[in-house]
Amino acid sequence: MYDVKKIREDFPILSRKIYEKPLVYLDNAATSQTPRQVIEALVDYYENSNANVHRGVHHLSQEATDLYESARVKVAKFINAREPEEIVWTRNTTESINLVAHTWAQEHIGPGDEIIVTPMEHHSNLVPWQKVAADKGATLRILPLAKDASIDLSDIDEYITPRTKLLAMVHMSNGVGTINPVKELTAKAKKMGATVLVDAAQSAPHMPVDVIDLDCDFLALSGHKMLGPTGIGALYGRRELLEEMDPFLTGGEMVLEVWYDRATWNDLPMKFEAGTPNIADAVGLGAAVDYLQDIGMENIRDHEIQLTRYALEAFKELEEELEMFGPSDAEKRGGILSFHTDAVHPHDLGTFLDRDGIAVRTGHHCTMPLMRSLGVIASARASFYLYNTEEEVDALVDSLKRALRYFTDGAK
Ligand code: 7TS
Repeated sequence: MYDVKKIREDFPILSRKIYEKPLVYLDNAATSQTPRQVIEALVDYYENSNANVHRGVHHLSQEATDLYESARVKVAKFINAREPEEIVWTRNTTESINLVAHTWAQEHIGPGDEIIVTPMEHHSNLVPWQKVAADKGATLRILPLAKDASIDLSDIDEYITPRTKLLAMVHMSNGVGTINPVKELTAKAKKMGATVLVDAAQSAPHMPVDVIDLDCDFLALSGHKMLGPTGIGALYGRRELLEEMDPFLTGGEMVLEVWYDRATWNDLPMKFEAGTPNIADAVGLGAAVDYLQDIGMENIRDHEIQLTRYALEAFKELEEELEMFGPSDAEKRGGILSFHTDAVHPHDLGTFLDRDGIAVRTGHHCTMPLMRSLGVIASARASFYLYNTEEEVDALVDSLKRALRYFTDGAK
C-alpha cells in the first residue's frame, strides 16, 4: 500500500511553514526535497568515514572508497546498466551532456552530419549541440511539435536518416511534462547507425528507466531531482563508447602512468573523473536510490499518474481562464502541469501562490524555444513528486482561483 503520509514523515522540510502556512512544495522538477535517510547518510559519511578515495592504504580511505563505489553500483542497478564502470559521476545532467559533447562528439560529428533533438529540450540538451554543430559544420535539426506539445512524428522518417549521427532527446519534458517515445525513436535512429543520448533528468526520478530496454548509448541524470544532494549527477555510457572516448578533464585520478611529457589514461570510469570527486554527495545519491527503490519506481509512477489525473480534472474548473500545455492523458505525461493565462503574468501568479505557502516555478523553465513554439514567453508550472497529495492539489487550485480573481478584478 502506497502510504503518502508515512513517506512525508521522512522529509523534515515538508513540515515547514511559509508565511505561517504549511509548505506545499510543487517545484520538484527544479529540485526535489531530501529525506532524512539521505541527510543521515551524508552526516554519517562526514562523521565516520570522510577521506579521499582510491589512493590511501589507510582504513578510512578504503571505507570512503567502498561507500563511493557502492553508490555507483546502486545507480548502475537503478537504471539497469550492465556494469558499474558504465556510470561516470558528474555534477549534474548538464555536465553529463557536456562531457559527451566535448569528447564523443568531437570525434564523431563532422561536416554534413545531422544532430536531431526534440522541440522540447532543456537548454542543457540543446545549447551544447548548437555549439557542436557550429564548430563541426554539422546541422542541428529540431523535430516538429504537435498541438498537444508532444513530438509530431508524422514525418519522422524524413528527420531520422543515414545522415543522422546523433539523436539527443529528453525523456520527460520539464517544460510541459510530455513523455517522449524514446524507445521507438532510439530503435529508428539505431537502424540508421546513429548514436542516441537520452536526457533522463526528469524521467529517472519519476518512472522506471532501463538503459538496456531503451537501448540508448548515453543517458544523463541529476541527483538533486531524485531525492539526492545537489552537485552530483551521472552519465551512463555504453562501455564500447566510453572505452574509445578521449577524457573530458585531465589531471589526477584519471591517469594510469605519467611521465614529464605524456600520460596514459586510467580504466573506466576513472578516465572521466579527474580530481577528487564529490564523494559525500555520491554516497548521498546512493542513499536516495535505496530510498526510491524501497518504495518502488512503479509505485511512484502510479502515484504520480493518479495525482496528475486528479489535478487535470481539478484544473477543468479553470479551463476558461488557464491554457494548459501537454498531453491530456496522464499516462502520456509526468506529474508536471504547465499553464498560462494572458490575464496575469506567471510571476504574479507565482508570487500570489507563494504567499499561500505554495512553491511553483514560473518562467521559461530553461526551455525558451519550446515556450516560443507554444506562443508564450513563460508559464507557471506545478510539478509533483512521491510525497505530494490531493489536498495539496486542492490548495493549488483554490489559491489559483483567488489569484485570478484578485488580479483580474484589480485590473478592472
Ligand atoms: N534536462 C532536463 C529535462 C531538466 O529538467 C533539467 C533541469 C536539466 C536537463 C538540467 O539539469 P541540471 O541538474 O544539470 O540543472 N530542469 C530544471 C527545471 O525544470 N527547473 O530548474 C531546473
